Amino acid sequence: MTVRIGVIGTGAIGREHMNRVKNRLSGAEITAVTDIDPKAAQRALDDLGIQANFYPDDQALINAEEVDAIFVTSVGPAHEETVRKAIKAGKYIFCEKPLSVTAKGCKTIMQDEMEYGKRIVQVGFMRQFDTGYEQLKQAIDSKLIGEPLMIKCAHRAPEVDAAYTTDMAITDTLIHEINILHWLLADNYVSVQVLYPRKNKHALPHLRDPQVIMLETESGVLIQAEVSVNVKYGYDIQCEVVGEEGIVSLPETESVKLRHKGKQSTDILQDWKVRFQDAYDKEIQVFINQVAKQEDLHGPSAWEGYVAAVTSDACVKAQESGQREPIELESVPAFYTTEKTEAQLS
Ligand code: NAI
Ligand code: ISE
Repeated sequence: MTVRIGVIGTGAIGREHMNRVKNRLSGAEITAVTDIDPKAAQRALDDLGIQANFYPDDQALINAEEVDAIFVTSVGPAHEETVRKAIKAGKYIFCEKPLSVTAKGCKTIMQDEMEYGKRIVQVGFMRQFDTGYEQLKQAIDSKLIGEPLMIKCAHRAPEVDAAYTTDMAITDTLIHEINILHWLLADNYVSVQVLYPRKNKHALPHLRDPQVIMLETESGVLIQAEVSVNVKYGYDIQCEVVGEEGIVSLPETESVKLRHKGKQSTDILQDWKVRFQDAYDKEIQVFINQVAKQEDLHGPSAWEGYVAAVTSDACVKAQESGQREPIELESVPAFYTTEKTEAQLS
């Protein structure tokens, strides 16, 4: 079966995913698009050389006969309503983060999915498909470094536009660390505090940057996560896990080593699209493969979307209060606890 995909939101990442389906992945085609800006949708189709039907809104696209699955790549606040409509229609959903901008919204989606009775929602937490993070997880799970004690990580970007606000350091940026560290440790967060170091002179007046987010987990692992979005030198993702008997770190990205004019150097990537290209490819290929088999999805679930939303709400509260804030999760429904096998994730 060739999976027929409808894309809702043809902006930056919508186009990226359309391009990978057309040019890098197998087993799927883009058959429908919609965007509140029809010209943007048409431009995306023209630029990518894709022939697909345009629909005036998400519901019309979801209902279309030539759509088996949808990509929700519109802006965050629009995700919840679209995902709920698609579950109702029984269409498979790949939804970019955030699943919903509220924890309540994520719970409603889980409720809808459980009532539907099949896992048909995958959230775009692509780092779970990144080779470096997979290696970190293997090292932690095999107890190679004993029990993890501390994590030091950083999410650094060269610059952001004027629309980026202080809370977006959490809801747009740190949300990836929130998900990936929860996945790595399989340990729930219990509290968070946010600290603000000296401000970077390149940050716009309305923005507090950098930020240091201190998370604590149930088993007592302490996490120090830095978000810096004006570092100028490049896009840089770091993660070091300190265990009882060793330390394991995210590998640096591949680059030739240059010896030139008395110096030795390697390149630093500039862009998230390039840094996680393989991970994006893999998350979407896994989605396509599972839709083709019409089976339950096993990629990042609506439950993980909920965990991220609850945690990010507490982080934003901690940004405002300056205090250590509790993080309280409900227990995970059995519907979301099925073990994933290697085969299901390939
Ligand atoms: P963007 O602003 O470039 O594109 C969003 C598109 O959605 C625009 O074309 C806009 O007109 C359209 N849109 C807005 N509301 C809509 C609605 N109700 N129905 C249909 N179309 C609508 O934004 P970008 O950067 O592509 O981000 C989209 C989503 O993807 C965000 O939730 C963002 O957080 C997420 N994202 C995830 C990344 C990842 O690494 N997983 C990377 C970049 C973005
Ligand atoms: C963007 O929205 C993403 O999700 C990228 O993965 C992230 O690294 C970037 O900083 C965000 O702006």
